[in-house]
Amino acid sequence: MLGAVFVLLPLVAAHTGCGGQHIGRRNTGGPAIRSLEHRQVASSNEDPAAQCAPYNYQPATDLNSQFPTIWGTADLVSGDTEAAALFAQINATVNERLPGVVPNGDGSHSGSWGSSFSYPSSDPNCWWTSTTCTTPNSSTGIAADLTTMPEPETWGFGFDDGPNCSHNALYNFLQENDQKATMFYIGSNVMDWPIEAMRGATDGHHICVHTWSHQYMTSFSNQQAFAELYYTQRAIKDIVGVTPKCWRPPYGDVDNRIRLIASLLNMTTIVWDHDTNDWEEGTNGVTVDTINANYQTIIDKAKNGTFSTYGPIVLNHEIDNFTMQEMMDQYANIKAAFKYIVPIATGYNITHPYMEANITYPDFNEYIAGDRNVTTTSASPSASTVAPKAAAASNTSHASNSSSSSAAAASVTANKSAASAVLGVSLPAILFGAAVACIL
Ligand SMILES: *[C@@H]1O[C@H](CO)[C@@H](O)[C@H](O)[C@H]1NC(C)=O
Ligand SMILES: *[C@@H]1O[C@H](CO)[C@@H](O)[C@H](O)[C@H]1NC(C)=O
Ligand SMILES: *[C@@H]1O[C@H](CO)[C@@H](O)[C@H](O)[C@H]1NC(C)=O
Ligand SMILES: *[C@@H]1O[C@H](CO)[C@@H](O)[C@H](O)[C@H]1NC(C)=O
Ligand SMILES: *[C@@H]1O[C@H](CO)[C@@H](O)[C@H](O)[C@H]1NC(C)=O
Ligand SMILES: *[C@@H]1O[C@H](CO)[C@@H](O)[C@H](O)[C@H]1NC(C)=O
Ligand SMILES: *[C@@H]1O[C@H](CO)[C@@H](O)[C@H](O)[C@H]1NC(C)=O
Ligand SMILES: *[C@@H]1O[C@H](CO)[C@@H](O)[C@H](O)[C@H]1NC(C)=O
Ligand SMILES: *[C@@H]1O[C@H](CO)[C@@H](O)[C@H](O)[C@H]1NC(C)=O
Ligand SMILES: *[C@@H]1O[C@H](CO)[C@@H](O)[C@H](O)[C@H]1NC(C)=O
Ligand SMILES: *[C@@H]1O[C@H](CO)[C@@H](O)[C@H](O)[C@H]1NC(C)=O
Ligand SMILES: CC(=O)N[C@H]1CO[C@H](CO)[C@@H](O)[C@@H]1O
Repeated sequence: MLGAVFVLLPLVAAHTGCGGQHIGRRNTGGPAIRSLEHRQVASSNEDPAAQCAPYNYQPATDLNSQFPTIWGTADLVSGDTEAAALFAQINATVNERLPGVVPNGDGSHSGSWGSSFSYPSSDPNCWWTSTTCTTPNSSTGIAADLTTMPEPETWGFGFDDGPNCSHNALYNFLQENDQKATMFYIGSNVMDWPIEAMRGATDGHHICVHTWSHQYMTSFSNQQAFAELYYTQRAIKDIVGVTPKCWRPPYGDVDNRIRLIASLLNMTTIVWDHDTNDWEEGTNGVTVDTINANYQTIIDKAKNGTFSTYGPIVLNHEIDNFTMQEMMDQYANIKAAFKYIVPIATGYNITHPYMEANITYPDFNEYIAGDRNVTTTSASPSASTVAPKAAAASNTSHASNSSSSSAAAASVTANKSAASAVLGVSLPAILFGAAVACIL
């Protein structure tokens, strides 16, 4: 099927189908959603089935009507005048700077571009799926994608497609190793699994956008592409409390039009240069041996000097039990072969990865020196500066079993223990409570 489509294309997508087939959603046609009070899954519970029991987190459910249909193609939500106004502005800029650039394909968003569609081999739009182009012509003024790490012998560490409901084993493992990562979250997963999304930030990982519905971005109209990015950014803001300034295109499917829309939403495009293809396990007879070999190839390159002047950005996934377990199983080997394993932004000294300028991550030197925690500074330190999302998570009407449910005294401590009870994590790690400076 792809053969006809890519007749004019020198390179075929290396990443077709990645992950998509695994992606399911909370409670589809399933049992009635149970309330959070009955969710007693602590972070110590690493059983996938228990973690993936559906639950309802009311603050997220209350937001549903302000967002596109979960797992549907995103579009402007009717009545959302703020989004519409921002889009009108962005659309005008796109039309002015890239006149005549239209969506790729025949209207499908699944990577089958259609037999009537052709694209010039000169690659005028720097379309990754066609040529793996990552550097737009400088005449466009569009920034190049991040593809590698600037630091030698450094593994650029990130996970696509989260948050997955069953991620406790992985996140506990990362915590035990004081290892942070870049998490590319899908908006629909954030809405489906809000508590898991909060844990990502709470644990001090970098949260980036991985679109609303995980489809081929260059196939979308300007408006759909905007909505896929904008509503994911906003879901992360509303649920997790931060507005990411980074994103990764599903399947790597990006071109200048999509890069420009993302940049007008203040987001840097991050792709990768090495792929574990971990998602392939179990498909078409691909076994764990193949995936092990894929990791080993990257590890061997570290050993033979390939990364003496730069590091790889490696693609792997938080999709399911296998991909997460595989990374955990490979971690010691990676650590032995590479000097450093760091979140992608850290390699670039991006210390403010969110629009919220008061949230600061360590730079590369700080990180490798062991200073890995996120700090939140406050203009006027006071107890009330506990961040809104930690407070939301402390909603005692949901967390009925939290140790603080009777703590009428609205102290920071009460909110801390409430959040910790709900999130099932130890509190010093709470990002927004972060305000650690304020709390202590
Ligand atoms: C609270 O937790 C206790 C012990 O963990 C359990 O027996 C009880 O059913 C829980 N209450 C609710 C409302 O979930
Ligand atoms: C956005 O731009 C496209 C052309 O690229 C145009 O077809 C569409 O009508 C515009 N949308 C809005 C809402 O202005
Ligand atoms: C870059 O854009 C300029 C101006 O449109 C054009 O003349 C040039 O051929 C382009 N270069 C490449 C490598 O596409
Ligand atoms: C992008 O960042 C700039 C500078 O912080 C800000 O003024 C602007 O509002 C942001 N744009 C969007 C769409 O958030
Ligand atoms: C290192 O190994 C890779 C993968 O096996 C190979 O492509 C590359 O040429 C090797 N580089 C050196 C310097 O030996
Ligand atoms: C999350 O992981 C579980 C366990 O492997 C898997 O069954 C489920 O389909 C995954 N969920 C999503 C949304 O991919
Ligand atoms: C994978 O599933 C097994 C069996 O349920 C469980 O023990 C293990 O912790 C899971 N691993 C991950 C990474 O979730
Ligand atoms: C990050 O900061 C360190 C220390 O200032 C510097 O040595 C390094 O070159 C910087 N890296 C990048 C990619 O700017
Ligand atoms: C951080 O800045 C955001 C606005 O970007 C604000 O809402 C929040 O209250 C600030 N947090 C602290 C702890 O000051
Ligand atoms: C707490 O839950 C109630 C009832 O669902 C809801 O109305 C309220 O907005 C929630 N408050 C917070 C801070 O999440
Ligand atoms: C970072 O946070 C962890 C967990 O909260 C804490 O144990 C550790 O001491 C902190 N490290 C630094 C350098 O502040
Ligand atoms: C100090 C502080 O942030 N207190 C908050 C704790 O959480 C409740 C909601 O559960 C808020 O009402 C308090 O303002």
